[in-house]
Amino acid sequence: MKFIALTIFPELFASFREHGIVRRAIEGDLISLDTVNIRDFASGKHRVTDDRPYGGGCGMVMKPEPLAAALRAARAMAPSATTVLLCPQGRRFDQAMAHTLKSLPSMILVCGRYEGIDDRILHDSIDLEVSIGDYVLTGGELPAMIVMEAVTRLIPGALGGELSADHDSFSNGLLDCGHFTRPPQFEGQSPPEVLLSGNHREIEQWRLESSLIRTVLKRIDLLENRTLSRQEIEVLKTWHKDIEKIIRAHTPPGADSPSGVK
Ligand code: 4GX
Repeated sequence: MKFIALTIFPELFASFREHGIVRRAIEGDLISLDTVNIRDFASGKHRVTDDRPYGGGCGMVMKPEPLAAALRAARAMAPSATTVLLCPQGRRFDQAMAHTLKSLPSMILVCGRYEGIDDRILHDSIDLEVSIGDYVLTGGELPAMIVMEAVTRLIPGALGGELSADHDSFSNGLLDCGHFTRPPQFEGQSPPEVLLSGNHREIEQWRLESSLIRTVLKRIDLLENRTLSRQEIEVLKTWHKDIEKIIRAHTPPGADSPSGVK
């Protein structure tokens, strides 16, 4: 995957490029990350990239000419690239979109500032608008890094342990299970015994239940839009029975049918 970020602040990508999985993926030639400085394509002594909006009002708009020239330069580096604009109006980024994007040969990530870019660039040059969430930032650089990081770690070989991405939250539509490491006693608490048992079948069962309970408690919306496996349904039914038993034990006779009707 070839990433090219268009930005007026290319320095923001320096430490991103130099650490962790992104760095390893660059060193291993799994991805490349280049920046194109939009200001290099602005004219005049001051190389201005923004201007006042037609129609008046507050805020500034990114001028179309420097952006168009920067895009041309980026396309020359990656002719078949998909051009992505990071903006609050875009389609919401999620793990499924990360999986779709990882198969692209190259992406040009347009990082806007100010109130946005001239709409004529949007119409002519942008393939996909992506938002990382419903909040307002001051530029598309952090969203671009978020998209690049989420996509990079899905590229085979990018993670240390080859299979780790399959266990992450969302990879199977559930939140990840709980994790524990040494020491065995920490501030009076021990990890669940089953994790120390060496019984791999029981450990897998515990992890499934841990994933499910976390999802039910913290993100039940994830379950509403997903089909459940037989095993998951079995776990939920067992909990359901246990909960019903508790409720029954705490319900006085007749309390649940006030009119006496069953
Ligand atoms: N998810 N921002 C982009 C400037 C802008 C606005 C419109 C192009 C068109 C954001 C988000 C986000 C703030 C980045 C405004 N550029 N981007 N910027 N949330 O809030 O992606």
